[in-house]
Amino acid sequence: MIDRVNGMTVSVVANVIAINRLRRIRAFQFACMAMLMVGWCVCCTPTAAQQSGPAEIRLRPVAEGFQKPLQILFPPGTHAAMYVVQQDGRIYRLVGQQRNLFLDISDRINASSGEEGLLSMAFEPEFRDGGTLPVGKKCYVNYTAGRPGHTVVAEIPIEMQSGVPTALTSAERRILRIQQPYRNHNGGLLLFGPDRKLYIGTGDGGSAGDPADNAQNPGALLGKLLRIDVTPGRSRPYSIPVDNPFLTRSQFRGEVYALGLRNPWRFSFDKRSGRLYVADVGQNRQEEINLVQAGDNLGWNAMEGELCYPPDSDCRADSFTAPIDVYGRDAGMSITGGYVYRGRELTGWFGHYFFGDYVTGRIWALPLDDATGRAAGAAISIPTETVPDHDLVAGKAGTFSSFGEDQSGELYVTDHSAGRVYRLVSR
Ligand SMILES: [Ca+2]
Ligand SMILES: [Ca+2]
Repeated sequence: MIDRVNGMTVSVVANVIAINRLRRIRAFQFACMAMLMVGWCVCCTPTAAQQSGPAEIRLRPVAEGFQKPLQILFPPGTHAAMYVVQQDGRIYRLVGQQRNLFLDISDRINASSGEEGLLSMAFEPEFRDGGTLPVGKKCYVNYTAGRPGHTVVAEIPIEMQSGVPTALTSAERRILRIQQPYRNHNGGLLLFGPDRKLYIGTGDGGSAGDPADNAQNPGALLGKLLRIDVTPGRSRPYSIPVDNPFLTRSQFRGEVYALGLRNPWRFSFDKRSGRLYVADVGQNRQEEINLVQAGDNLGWNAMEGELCYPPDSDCRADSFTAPIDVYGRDAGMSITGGYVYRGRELTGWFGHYFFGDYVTGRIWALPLDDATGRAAGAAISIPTETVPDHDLVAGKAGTFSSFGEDQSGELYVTDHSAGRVYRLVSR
């Protein structure tokens, strides 16, 4: 998301889109009024008839009033709590109508450009929200700080204050610091895998085209998916797992799990198969979804999606792991990776990989082959124009910055500019 596109920052693009949206809404309202006057109201007619097969999906608002939300978390436990991460450094905990400030590191982040700030949080796998909070539980945050900027991965203890879990931000322990040559492409997702290791997505450092070739440099932490153990090691504030794929390779940083990424904006583990899906934001031509295994080289900056980069180069495509799906500029400009759907509510969509585009506000579901985890057909467009109070004409519901998955496997999505959280529900 929030990517530099063809020399324009997305904030500019977003402004243009907002203006165009207003125009379209006014044009639409005018058209509706005209149609009502002649007694023909297509605006009131359902856009698609109920059919057999997969349930029609709509987005139901479940929480709003956030400032640039970009992650939603549902830790296990009896409280069914939802945590909403804001780019400005604050994280709110919601249980029913109750909303508490769980974490506030707005004092130490730098969020002065569109891709900086608090970019994600991860609870340690043993954390439970509800019942008696075990002593010594922690969360992990990824944020940008300082000028020139750098990425920080830090551990923060959780304690109970007035009966609710609260992050003790004064006791932050910094685990990893990565210098950022430019302000964009900071990746930023932290996620514990089924193996209890912490996966960290890093962007290529920024600018455009990866000018320092970080993504293909095995000795750089930029442009990678990293895998660490948060247990302090002898020489570092963390440990490198002994089964990391490049641990014995002399030119590689041992933290590297996969390389060749440009700006991995969201990845997830399928909760059923354990497979890892990584979305990577494209440069000029293609957005991509990758099924990633340890040691994969995902191609950037020799390739952009399925194409050589630059376009006229000889990129030796066979030496890289190809994405399982791509889309071009006709469909979007900045992919937001989501989840393989493992819930029950969306009949017919079980096993599809849901993802969206930050710029065009579209959502798709990619059918997957159960045996291989690869695409089993073309991505299916989900009609996001059903969102209330949004643009009903262009099919753009919002700026989708992240998907979330609750403990039942139901899916949610954040609208970055509207400050809302939606749940995907059957129509
Ligand atoms: Ca950067
Ligand atoms: Ca790639």
